[in-house]
Parts: sequence; structure tokens; C-alpha cells
Amino acid sequence: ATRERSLILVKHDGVQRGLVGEVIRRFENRGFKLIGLKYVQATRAQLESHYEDHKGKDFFEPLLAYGSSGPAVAMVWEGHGIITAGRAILGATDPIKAQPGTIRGDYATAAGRNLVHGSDSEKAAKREVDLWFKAEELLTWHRAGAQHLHD
Ligand code: DAT
Ligand code: MG
Repeated sequence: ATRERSLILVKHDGVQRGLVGEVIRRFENRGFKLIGLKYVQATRAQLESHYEDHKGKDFFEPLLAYGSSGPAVAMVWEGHGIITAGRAILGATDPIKAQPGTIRGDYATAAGRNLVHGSDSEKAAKREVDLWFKAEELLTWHRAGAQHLHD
């Protein structure tokens, strides 16, 4: 097992669609460990920072406006390969191209309502975890049976 971490969000559309439990279930079932969880009203400023790489793109303003219109669920998941595997669990950014069996491929139809976020690199994960969580909000614990999940 590694300590690799990823910031996963159930964005406001995911909350509205009642998919919080579904998202958690898929990561839990896969064997990843939940180390941080909160229900948050993101501010525009927080989303501007979160999505800083996309500043200037035509979807940036709608992304901030919709994302700050209601609550989201922020999570930190930990485990070997979580960043790559987490992105695979979410599916492609454009849900039309997302494979069935992924969250976006099963539930979403538009990039602007693609339900979830997942960190795309270790550098991004560190930045995003620090943006959404304080250090003391991340819990270290041993998942029972971990020896059966990892060699
Ligand atoms: P991802 O969320 O898969 O990492 P991204 O980082 O390229 O995708 O973009 C961030 C978010 O911006 C994405 O989840 C939804 C929105 N977005 C991206 N491309 C878009 C587009 N062509 N139209 C509308 N929204 C878009
Ligand atoms: Mg991204």
C-alpha cells in the first residue's frame, strides 16, 4: 500500500442527483481508504483557485457560477494508484465519451454537469487536498484486511 492521495469531489450536480453514496461506494468497493470527508459550500474564490489551470477558458465562468450555487462533498481517498484509478472510476471529462461503467459514463451527459472531480497528478492532488482540507481533518487509520487488498 502507498500513501498516494487524491482529492475527489462530488460536485453540486452530483449532490442534486443524489449520487453521493454511489460515488463513495465505488471507491470503497475498489478497496481505497477514505481519510477525509466534508459537506461544503464552495465559494467562487475557492473554485477559482481549484480550477486555476482553466482560467480564461470559455467554460471557466459557468464552472464557478454553477459550482458555487450549492453544496458539494469533498473527500480525500488514499491508496496505491489512487490518482490514476480514481480518474478511471470517474470516466472521461466529456461524459459522451465516458465509458459505461464509469460514474460519468453511467450518470452524466454534459461536461458542464459531469458530477465529479478527481486530481489528475500528484502535484495537483497535493495542491487540491491543501485547498479543501486542513491537516487535522485528515485521519490516519488502518483498514482491516489491508493485507488482502495489497501484496
Ligand atoms: P476533469 O474534471 O476531467 O479533470 P478538466 O480538468 O479538463 O476535466 O476540466 C475541469 C472541469 O471544467 C470539467 O470537469 C468540467 C469543466 N469543463 C471542461 N471542459 C469543458 C467543456 N468543454 N465544456 C464545459 N465544461 C467543461
Ligand atoms: Mg481536471
